[in-house]
Amino acid sequence: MAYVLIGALLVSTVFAVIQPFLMSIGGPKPTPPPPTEPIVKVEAPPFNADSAFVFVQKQVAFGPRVPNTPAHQKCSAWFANEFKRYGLSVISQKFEATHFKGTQFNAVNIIAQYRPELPRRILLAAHWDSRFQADKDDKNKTAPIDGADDGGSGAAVLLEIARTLAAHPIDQGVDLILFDVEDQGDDNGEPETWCLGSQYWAKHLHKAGYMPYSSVLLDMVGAKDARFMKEGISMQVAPQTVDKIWALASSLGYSSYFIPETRSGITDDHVFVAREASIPMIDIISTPNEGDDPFGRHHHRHSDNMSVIDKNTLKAVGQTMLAFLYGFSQSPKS
Ligand code: 1BN
Ligand code: ZN
Repeated sequence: MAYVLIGALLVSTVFAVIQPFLMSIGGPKPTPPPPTEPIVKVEAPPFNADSAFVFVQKQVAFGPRVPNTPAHQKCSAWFANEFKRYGLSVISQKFEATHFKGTQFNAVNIIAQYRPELPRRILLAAHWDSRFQADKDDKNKTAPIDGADDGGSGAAVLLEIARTLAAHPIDQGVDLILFDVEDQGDDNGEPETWCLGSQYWAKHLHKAGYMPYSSVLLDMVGAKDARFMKEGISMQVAPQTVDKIWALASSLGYSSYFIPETRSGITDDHVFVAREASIPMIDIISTPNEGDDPFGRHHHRHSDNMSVIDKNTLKAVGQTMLAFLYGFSQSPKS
């Protein structure tokens, strides 16, 4: 047996030594790779922050998007119509949700599918409702807020991505989901009082066995002072996705927004999507402050209106997300 091994070793060593020589005199050549079409990475188109800004304005103009109000109903119809206008297939997933104060909410998750026939899919999500009361404000605490940033900004970035996909097609399935009733929870209560739309969707997926290969939530992505830290639960469920997005943002010049520091976990839609549907979703959410009020001075206050929205922040997030999406896509060289 030992002789056989030594023999084999000798033969392979001699072959390795003489192979370059044999090749130079027209001997055996390495097998060429199978012929394929030349492949080039698709360049991400520019993200139009002016258009995203108008999408925030439009939502705020409906009035606070609190479930069971005309503003909520009109805004959901507008979203569905906009996604359809950009050629996406829309499912309006209606459901009833019980508010922690006892009201039954008529709610709707809006699921917009880009190229639904493709099996390889990326999921981008945001919530679209706005909070029923300004808990943290000094005045008018029981009046609903505009939610320009908290609700409006994430939905606007997704809508602008849909518009961009229509103008610059890719060979990649994309699902854009707007969750309802994220922001009507009890500040002093259980985490389960929040994120009722994502909880419903995660238990009633629009497609049986749905499993995107990457999944990102955007929340509070439009304010002037936005700072995106690596959120704790995202780092547990999909650290590679977090690292990839923060690296992309840095390569695009947005490292003043995307800070490569890990912070503690936040109750948000991604928690329930990961827990109930086993889909590892990450959360890009602005937490500019440390301590008890990490989400910034406007959070759950009436100052969360158009005056906090900054096109530069929308651009940083939107362009990073386009780089992420288009980076997965490849197209034959023309
Ligand atoms: C984020 C923005 N959230 C609400 N508005 C989620 C949240 C829920 C954050 C409970 C903290 C506590
Ligand atoms: Zn909120």
